[in-house]
Amino acid sequence: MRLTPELSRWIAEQLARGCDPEDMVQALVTVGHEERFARTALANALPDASVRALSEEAVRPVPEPLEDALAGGTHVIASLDREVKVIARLNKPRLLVFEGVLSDAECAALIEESKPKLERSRTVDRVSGGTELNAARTSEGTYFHHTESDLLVRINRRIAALTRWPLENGEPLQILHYERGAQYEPHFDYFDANDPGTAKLISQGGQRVATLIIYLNDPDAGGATIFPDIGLEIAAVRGNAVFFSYERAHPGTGTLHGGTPVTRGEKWIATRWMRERPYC
Ligand code: PD2
Ligand code: ZN
Repeated sequence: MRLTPELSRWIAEQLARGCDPEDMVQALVTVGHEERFARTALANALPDASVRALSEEAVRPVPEPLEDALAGGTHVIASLDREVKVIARLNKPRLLVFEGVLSDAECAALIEESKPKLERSRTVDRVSGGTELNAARTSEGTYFHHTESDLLVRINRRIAALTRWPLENGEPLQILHYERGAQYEPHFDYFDANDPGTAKLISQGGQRVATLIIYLNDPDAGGATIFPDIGLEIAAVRGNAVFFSYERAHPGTGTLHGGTPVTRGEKWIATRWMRERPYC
């Protein structure tokens, strides 16, 4: 495909009107252009940091647990020592819901081992690249090193087998506890290219490319994981998990997500954020 003068003019006009470049990519795809062509044309038209995030160069490899595992119509992924079922699947964003990632005993053990170490959860400080307390995230939590116990070694190896992503690219497994009323307001897990703190945050391991959230108990009410941009809500069910990946650091991935307030009971999860490169 060729960038015609008419198309160049259209791109320049839309950008001047303040259109979102990602919406423009989608518009170009809708009228028959290839996505790669649309992204390159836009990236060339406005080569600042936010638009660079659109370019093909910015498209990162992401974990693809489905590629070979689900060939032939099976919905089961052999994951080290367990067969994990895929009970829902979406292509945009790339998202899978798994059943039976952890046994009841493993969920209970993770909860018990984390209880003595819980601290109020923090979020990334987008300016300094450090962390801060934030009213948007009202859980408490803790981390486990990859090899902290036999249990952690087994679970981490299983997660790597399930997601087809190297364990060393994973941040430490985080356990989160939400009391009644606690929530995690909608956010993106990747780091925004426009934030001053991002350079520091990606200096170790590069960008985040995927998230796995494993539910360790069943809250009595509330506590679902929501994806507001695609109208999806996933119930927290013990042992199940939601996995989603984002090939670029851009809202156009559709991966805005949050944890709704727990309205009865409590909620426990284990979260793994995955990086492009080795993190540890
Ligand atoms: O607890 C959740 O459902 C949740 C929601 C949004 C967890 C995360 N984000 C996360 O760990 O990134
Ligand atoms: Zn998140």
